[in-house]
Amino acid sequence: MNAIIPDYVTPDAETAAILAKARAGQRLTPDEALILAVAAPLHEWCGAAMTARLARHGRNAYYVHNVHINFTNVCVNACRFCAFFKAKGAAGARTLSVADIVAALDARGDAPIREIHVVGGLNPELPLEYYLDMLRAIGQARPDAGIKAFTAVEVAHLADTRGVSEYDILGALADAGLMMLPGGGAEVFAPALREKLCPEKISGERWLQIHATAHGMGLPTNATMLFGHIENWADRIAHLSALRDLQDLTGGFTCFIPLAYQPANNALGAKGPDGVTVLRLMAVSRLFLDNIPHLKAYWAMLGIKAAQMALWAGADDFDGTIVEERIGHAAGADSPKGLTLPELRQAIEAAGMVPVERTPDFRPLT
Ligand code: V47
Repeated sequence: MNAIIPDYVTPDAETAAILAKARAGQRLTPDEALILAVAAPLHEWCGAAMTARLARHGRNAYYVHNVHINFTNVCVNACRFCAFFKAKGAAGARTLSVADIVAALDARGDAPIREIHVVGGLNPELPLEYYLDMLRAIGQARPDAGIKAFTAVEVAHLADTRGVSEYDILGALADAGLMMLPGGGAEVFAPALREKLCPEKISGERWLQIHATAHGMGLPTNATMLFGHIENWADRIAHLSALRDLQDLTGGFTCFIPLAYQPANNALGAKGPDGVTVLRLMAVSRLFLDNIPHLKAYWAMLGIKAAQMALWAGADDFDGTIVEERIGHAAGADSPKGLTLPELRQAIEAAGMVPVERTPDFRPLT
């Protein structure tokens, strides 16, 4: 039996030495992180991540009163893992007008929303002016909220269709009210995997370069990694390593979000991560990404129960109310589509953490 199932309970000498380094808060090399991620006993590994989390954030678990708006599901990229996109004219294809978006926000009444999270497909029929009008209209409708909008993939699409630089696009979006970029579109950076997962999408290099440009302009951004499909631990560590290297240069990433792959209704057909992989990845993210302040347990993709456990493996953020999550749910996520503020706080408290409301860029409100 031991020949098949590795002994995850007693670390060997090499693993024990790297664990001691992690516990002492020393920077791990990619090779060391890989060894720990696959070989360290889970309780030791999560314990080290928990120590790092407590040192940075105590028992705080941040959350945000937010709304997700997906303004179009029409997309020319056809990523194999995505169940959200539709081809132009296909059944279920939908694009919101700016007036629709304002109406959806008005429908929330006087709820004190702090974050509007806006992402959509690459719909070639939407000009840059639509994006700028949308930002201005959201800003007018919700002056107290910050707008976190448009992935690097959308920024590249706008730059390419408009024939201008990404710097120009980001500048125009910022002038119209953009506060920060969300972390989507990173998937897994390894080119060979991208070829299988999302061959039409921008490269990992371009994704990183757009975030670097945003950071240089003073726009903070988040970062994601889609995990639990066809990637392995070496791919995951290489992805984290690219993020850490950029963060050493710019300091512009606010939060890292491991996105648990949801397997239904798409062309990829892989399985999705198990619970132990979720905990191992959370722990390695907290310990390896020593320069990115926040780590999100994104309940919409993880499910509430795994997200609560992730708070004990290094995560310090629980995202927000969301109201209607569409991307994960199109692919079969069995979490709720949204949570009320009391439900969100209760989930955090039941996990033994202290809920702290925050802004999109993680300024605490309570
Ligand atoms: O980029 C697509 C992913 C992302 C699937 O920055 C899938 O605060 C799982 O980036 N299974 C969009 N994931 C979501 C995202 C995000 C969410 C919440 C907060 C923030 C933030 C960012 O969703 C896409 C893609 O990587 N995705 N299909 C799927 N089947």
